[in-house]
Amino acid sequence: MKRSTTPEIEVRMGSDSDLQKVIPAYEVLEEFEISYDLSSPDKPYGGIISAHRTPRFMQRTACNLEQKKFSVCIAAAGGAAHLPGMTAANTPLPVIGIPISPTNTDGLDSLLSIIQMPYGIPVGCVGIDQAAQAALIAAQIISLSSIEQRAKIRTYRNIDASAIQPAWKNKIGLLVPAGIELPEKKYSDFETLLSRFGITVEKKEIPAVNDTTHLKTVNYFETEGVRALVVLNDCDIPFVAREISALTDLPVIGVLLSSKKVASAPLEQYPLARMLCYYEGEQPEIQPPPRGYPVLGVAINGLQNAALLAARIIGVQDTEVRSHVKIHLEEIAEEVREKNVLFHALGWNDYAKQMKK
Ligand code: AIR
Repeated sequence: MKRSTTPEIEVRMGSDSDLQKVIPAYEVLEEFEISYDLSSPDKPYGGIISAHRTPRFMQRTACNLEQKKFSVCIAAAGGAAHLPGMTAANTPLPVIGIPISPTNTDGLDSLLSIIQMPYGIPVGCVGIDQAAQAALIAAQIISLSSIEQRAKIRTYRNIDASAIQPAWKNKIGLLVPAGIELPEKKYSDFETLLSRFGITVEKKEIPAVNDTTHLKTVNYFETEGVRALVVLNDCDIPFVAREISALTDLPVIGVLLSSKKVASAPLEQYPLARMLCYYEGEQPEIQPPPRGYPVLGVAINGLQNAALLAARIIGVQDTEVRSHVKIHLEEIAEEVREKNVLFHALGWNDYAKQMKK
């Protein structure tokens, strides 16, 4: 481990029973010589921290991550996996969740626990047990302004490392594959939310199936200096985010849009799982982990949280954006408190009636 008094990444996991699955994350961080955790005996950061069994410790350390100068938190948990979400609720830093598959389920419970966050508190979720992908994307986030580090990551991931532009603009790219409909209102809400953080967005339509346009679009956004890409997917086309991610070291956020209820399905067919995981026999041209396609997934239709996650990612380098993230977190809390005051003033019956109006 690279020791440092100001490590960049914190890696926390809900139990030591998660450790075997988390090891690839440590290995990737070591590969890139990125320092992580703080191992002072009285005030450790990272390691085994349970949202349920050590709630106060979890909260205190999450609240202090920023002050301790961490840039990104990786949080792994299984089952009722609340660690990533509760950590994200207590820090303005980007939190990457790793759903761990418990011994008695296929891990969809952990995935959904982590990914289906409410508006306001984004967590970027990788595929089930995809710890290496979590570390890769964390490395990508903290390396956005370092050409040297970006070249190292791109070489590792077999992406052309010859001409890298610094990613420096408070701007993101939105990629809309053909066949996926993005209602105008949803787009304008997304744009408006980002503008509150001083972030602009440029939208580009791309073919659903990988062709040279994908690479051209990615290269365009890299040259533009954007610091993240948001890629839309739907239940029929859930793999575009991964395909885009295979072409770039820019952090890729995947959003699955669906106008219908997403029905339960075997894991390999569950759209969110397909958006994030590699399955044997599927899309064989895409490299499987660890070098492949780190994607940060957000909830179904979670375009707003994708914007908030992008703001947190840009906030790693830009302190002004970070302060907007903190203000926004306060506003979200205030809105709930105001609702509760009204709830008690009206009583549940009248409150429910005025909600229907
Ligand atoms: N866990 C621990 N505290 C809260 C939760 N949800 C998770 C761990 C682990 C699973 O519960 O992340 O994946 C089982 O933990 P254990 O310690 O019983 O093996």
